[in-house]
Amino acid sequence: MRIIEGTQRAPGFRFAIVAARFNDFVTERLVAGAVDALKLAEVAVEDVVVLRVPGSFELPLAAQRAAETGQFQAVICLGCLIRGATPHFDFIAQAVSHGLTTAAAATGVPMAFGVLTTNSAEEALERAQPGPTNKGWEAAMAAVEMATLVARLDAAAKETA
Ligand code: DLZ
Repeated sequence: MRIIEGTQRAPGFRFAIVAARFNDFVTERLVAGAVDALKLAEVAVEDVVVLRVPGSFELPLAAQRAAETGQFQAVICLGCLIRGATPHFDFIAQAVSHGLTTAAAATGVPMAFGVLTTNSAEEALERAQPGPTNKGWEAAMAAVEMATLVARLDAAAKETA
């Protein structure tokens, strides 16, 4: 039996972070958490590009276009949906999760889901504290693991071809 896994280190890999500006008092903290995690994973800051979009609804299109450039081994998608008085929350949450799944499958580029869906600003801020519990950090580490897994899988396929 052979086991192929990703790693927590990705020197030389390139990442796009796509971040929603809506609720930026939270999303900027998610971006900071993601960048901290990438640095810990030995990713050079020159190898990270941050793209900003108006709101979470716009994440899938920007993530797909970033992936289609062929310049990034993974895309980290960050947003913050806070439940309000209207059904907007549910429509956007459904659209963004489905859109990112579809975009990753269409491009073959891993996309990490760092979109908070919370009942209040307080709940969102709790998940955006500095350190490993920051959801931007978690998404970035998932992206590192998936990017390195895909690279190893491709290398293994070439060996056996
Ligand atoms: C319109 C809207 C609302 C009501 N709430 C949020 C939210 O909590 N988080 C978020 O990221 N974006 C929100 N938006 C904006 C939409 O994502 C989108 O940017 C607009 O509908 C324009 O397409």
